[in-house]
Parts: sequence; C-alpha cells; structure tokens
Amino acid sequence: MATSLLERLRAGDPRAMARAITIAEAGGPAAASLHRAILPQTGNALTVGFTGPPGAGKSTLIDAFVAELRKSGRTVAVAAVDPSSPLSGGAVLGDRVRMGRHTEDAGVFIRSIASRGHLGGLSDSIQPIVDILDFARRDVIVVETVGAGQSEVEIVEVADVRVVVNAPGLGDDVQAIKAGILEIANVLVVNKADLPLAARTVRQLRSMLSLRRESDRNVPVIETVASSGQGIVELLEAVLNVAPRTPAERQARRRARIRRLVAEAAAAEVRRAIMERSDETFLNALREVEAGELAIAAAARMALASHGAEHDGAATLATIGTQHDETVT
Ligand SMILES: Nc1nc2c(ncn2[C@@H]2O[C@H](COP(=O)(O)OP(=O)(O)OP(=O)(O)O)[C@@H](O)[C@H]2O)c(=O)[nH]1
Ligand SMILES: [Mg+2]
Repeated sequence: MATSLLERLRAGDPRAMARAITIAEAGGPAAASLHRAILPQTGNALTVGFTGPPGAGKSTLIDAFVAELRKSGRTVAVAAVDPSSPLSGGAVLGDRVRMGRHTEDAGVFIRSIASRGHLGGLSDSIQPIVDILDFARRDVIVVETVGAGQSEVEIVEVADVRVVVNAPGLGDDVQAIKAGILEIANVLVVNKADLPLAARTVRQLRSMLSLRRESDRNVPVIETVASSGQGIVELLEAVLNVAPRTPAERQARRRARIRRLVAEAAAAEVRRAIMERSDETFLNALREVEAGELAIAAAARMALASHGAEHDGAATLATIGTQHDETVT
C-alpha cells in the first residue's frame, strides 16, 4: 500500500477517496491490506442508512439531508448503492442530477457503488467503503439502498441509524414496505407529504408500529417533502437522537462490526474447504446423509470438528497467514 494514498486519504482528498473505493470494490489482496491499514483509525463517523421502496424519494431526501448537515458544519460522504435493477435503472445518472447541488462543495463526497450478487443487496465491499470514508474523516456517511432482497438485513450491520423511507402512491402503499424493512427502522419517513394520500400512509404506518413489541413502538414517524426541504430539520433531529453518542457506544458497535467481518470470512473459508473436501470419512458422511442415516446438521458439525484437525497447528497458521488477505474483506 502506497503510504501517500493513505496520507492523502486521511487528509480527506476526494481523489484519494475515489481511488481507495475503487481498490475496495475490486477486492483481493490489495483491498484487504488497505482495509487492514485503515481499520485502526476508524469508528468516528456516524453512518446513516436510507432504505425504502424504489421511487420513494430516498435520493431527493438525502440531498436535502446533506444540505442540512452542511449547515451544521458537518462533512459528509454519500455512498449510493446502484441496484442496477430494471426498476431503478439509471440511478447513477439520476442521483447525480438529484444531488447535483453539492458538486461544488468539497465537504460533500458522492459515490455510486455497484451492487453485486443478489438483487437489491448491498455490495460486498460496502463495509470497507464505509470504513474508507470514516478514515477520511467524514463526519457523517450516508448509504442509500433500495429496500429489497437482503439489503435491509445488511444495512442493519453497516449503519448506526436506519431511516426507512416510504411514500404514498407506490402501488399498495404500506404493502410495498415489507414487514422486514419496518423492523429495522430507527426512524420512519413518509416522504411526498405534499401528496393527498400521505396522511393515510402515516396512519397505516402508525398502526403497523402499534403492533410491534413495546420497545420498538417509539420509532418516530417524520413527514417530509424532500423536494422542498420540509421536515428535514425534524429528520436530522430524529437521526441524531438515536445515534450512538458516547465513545463507549461507538466502540461497542465497531467491535460488533469487526466480529461480523471475521464471521463472514470464516464462513467463506469453511464453505470453500467443505466444497473441496474429498477424504473418505467426509464422503462417507455425505453417503449417510443421502441414505437418511445422518442429519445434515450432524454432518455439518462433523465436518466443522474435523476441519481444523485436517491440519496440524503450524500448517493451520500458515494457511491463515497466506490466505489472510483474501479472507478478511
Ligand atoms: N411530490 C413529491 N415528489 C417527490 C418528493 N421527493 C421526491 N420526489 C420525486 O419522486 C421521484 C423519485 O425520487 P428519488 O429521489 O429518485 O427516489 P429514490 O427512492 O431515490 O428512487 P430509487 O433510487 O430509484 O429507488 C422523483 O421524480 C422525485 O422528484 C416529494 O417530497 N414530493
Ligand atoms: Mg435513489
């Protein structure tokens, strides 16, 4: 890793940020060593995830939210995950137009991120990218994702605060918001409050909230008109209100994230090892599963137990050493 890239990144140079994100997106050893180098100096930024159905007004809302953050002197980075789905194709160009007012402002960095893998899912590299923006000393990092597929689960992991954006007139209204996505909201927004059916959407959301566990009922419902800026002050207030405040809280979140990254890397490693395994003991276990003599979970436990035993201690460490850079991202 070129030290100068790290130095420029730490100084908040937008070109270094763009370059580092490109490295993170490409994956592989370079991405892993970059991530490793920056991790010790992350954990200060507030990460806010915006998710919700296509067309709810997330990008427009983020544009107004960013303007409000800038008024308070905070620096911002926006990572908009481009779902490259037929539904919201062209999001990249559209977001540039929608957030165009910030292009001249060095305090705002905007980047579209390609989503890989499952439809609507976050990019695998989203956590490293957030960490890059954090390392570059952005105060607030905003992540936009379309609420579909796995993304609502993943945004929980990445964002300190989740804002779920809804709007009236999106087909079946609240039906468009799947139960799962409501569960993850720290703040609910009914955008397009200028439309006649907005009040109904608010009522529907409130009644859905009233069915939730007592501890989850206090999620604020904020009405906004993203295109005019109405309700944005209230939105920022609601976000800051649920944000982790103390260094101890932030540290706990960061530890949880690192644990998840390690768990994901371990899962990938175990999967790869099991897919490649061809020793007779394991093949016998597979035959027993096939014959209904052994439960899948039991075979899995057996494979896990003998996974480490395949190598002696030194060999295991050597394997971890050589594969470290691929598995950490
Ligand atoms: N009437 C009204 N229209 C709005 C409001 N906010 C956004 N829009 C419009 O809604 C449309 C979708 O807005 P976007 O900000 O692109 O929505 P999005 O949720 O980011 O969409 P995807 O990224 O494609 O999922 C655009 O035509 C906006 O101009 C609002 O408060 N009121
Ligand atoms: Mg958008």
